[in-house]
Amino acid sequence: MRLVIVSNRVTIPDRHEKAAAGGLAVALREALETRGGLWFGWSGNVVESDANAVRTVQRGKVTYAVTDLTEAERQTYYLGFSNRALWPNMHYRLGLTEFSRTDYAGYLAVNRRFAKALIALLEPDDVVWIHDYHLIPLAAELRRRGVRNRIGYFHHIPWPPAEVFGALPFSATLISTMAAYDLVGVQTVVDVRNLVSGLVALCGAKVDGDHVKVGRRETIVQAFPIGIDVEAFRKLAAASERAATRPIKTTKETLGERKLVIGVDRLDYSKGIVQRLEAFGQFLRNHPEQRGRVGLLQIAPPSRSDVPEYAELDRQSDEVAGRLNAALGEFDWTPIRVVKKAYSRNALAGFYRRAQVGLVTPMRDGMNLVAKEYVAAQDPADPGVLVLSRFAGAAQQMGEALIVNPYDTHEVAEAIRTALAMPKSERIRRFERLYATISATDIGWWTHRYLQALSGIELAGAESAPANPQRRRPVARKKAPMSAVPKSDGSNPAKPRPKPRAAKTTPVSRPA
Ligand code: GDG
Repeated sequence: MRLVIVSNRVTIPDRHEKAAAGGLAVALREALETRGGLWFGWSGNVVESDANAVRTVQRGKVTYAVTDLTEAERQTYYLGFSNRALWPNMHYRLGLTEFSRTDYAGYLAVNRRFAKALIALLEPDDVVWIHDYHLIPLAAELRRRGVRNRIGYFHHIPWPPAEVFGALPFSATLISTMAAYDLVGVQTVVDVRNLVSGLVALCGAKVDGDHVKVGRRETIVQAFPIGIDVEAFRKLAAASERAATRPIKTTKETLGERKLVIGVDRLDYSKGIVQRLEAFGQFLRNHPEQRGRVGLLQIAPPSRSDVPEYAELDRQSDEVAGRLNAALGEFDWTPIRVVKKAYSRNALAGFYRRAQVGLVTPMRDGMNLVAKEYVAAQDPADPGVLVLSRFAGAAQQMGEALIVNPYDTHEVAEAIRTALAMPKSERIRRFERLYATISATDIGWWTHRYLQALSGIELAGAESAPANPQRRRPVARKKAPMSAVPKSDGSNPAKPRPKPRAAKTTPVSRPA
């Protein structure tokens, strides 16, 4: 049984590249290397015309198969529908959602083209795992062409309530394509509830526990909260204590006795960067005795700069940081430093470890891996405090953080104060619980749990010949009549889940 991963972007590793510490790409690559497999998606290259060619590159047991996009496809499928319509809508930002029929047609066309290219590479026993919102209709396109393999989908970003998703033109058509998957994974039970109620409200789905039936197709919707490589990150951070790399050395020197509050995010409006800067300014106004004693370092590598809303955020964050620094700074102290570039993971781990407060305040986030990385990087003997938005998926697992509403500037400002003043015994107590949680649900646990659930689903007609055009469907063990009303958490404890397998248990270890 070969694993086939499909994602919008594929980065082919250099022949002798050492595995970077942690990261989703590394975890997926490991899953492929263990079983042998194929990774298919966009190369990241843009060509003038005729992007149909597929190039394959072999690296050990993994085949990378990539295709280019034309400039028109990049504009419509990627920048347009994926990043100006789906991304804001799924982050509950109707005011920022820019829908165009041309973009939507481009999105569907690229999904069709990917389906055709992928079929040429598929073998009958392959298990296909598709990632993220760029590729929602891909399984439906594969099924239309007779593909009967097991196909799963994981949605990395939030799924909004039906009233929000329903505002997107063609939302009913798009959401109904979810039923072409055998298993749909989302980050949290809130996302499960929203997706399932959307399927009910927009396409009359019938629900039985986590089984959801749309027309003749049935899928299973479950939460799989994603994790990080905790152990790798812990090691990187511990090593940074001894590292003499420039960013870490200079940070130590320039900070002196001053305390550090850190934010690390792609420059994206979902991350609440501007609101965070305002909250830090509010904190300094509320507590003038803290001026000169603490600084905010916001690392914000630019992303999607071709999208106008991101260019606006770039300008706005400069403006707010400049205004606050001018109003609150001193000749020998700059309260806020916003650095719009990417640092190495080593440097990031060092920054996290040096910071007394990790400020993770997205307005809405699927999970937010930075929250987990910040905890993994702490010194167990003298850990910092995580301030976490209740609207990050991570907040559902990380209740020992200081949980805040990022829309409430005053509340965030006071949480910064509380974090900086927190006694060591309480910091250690909170850290130990958070660390235990992220270790027990790390990236290895996540990959394993998803793939076990996907391969554990029984498929109707699984034993019939591949040429049989009848599609395979997950078998719903129908004990009770299907109800059109999902449970509040999208699940039904009375309903048996797909056959459970022995889960890999990641030992709940304490850092050394
Ligand atoms: C999507 C969902 C979900 C950031 N700056 C630098 C850098 N980073 C790394 C962080 C972290 C990653 O980027 C960001 O992950 P997040 O989870 O915070 O956010 P998204 O990129 O929006 O990811 C999100 C995730 O998918 C996984 O399912 O959690 O909700 O939106 O790892 O460390 N890395 C380096 N230099 C930087 O300057 N090397």
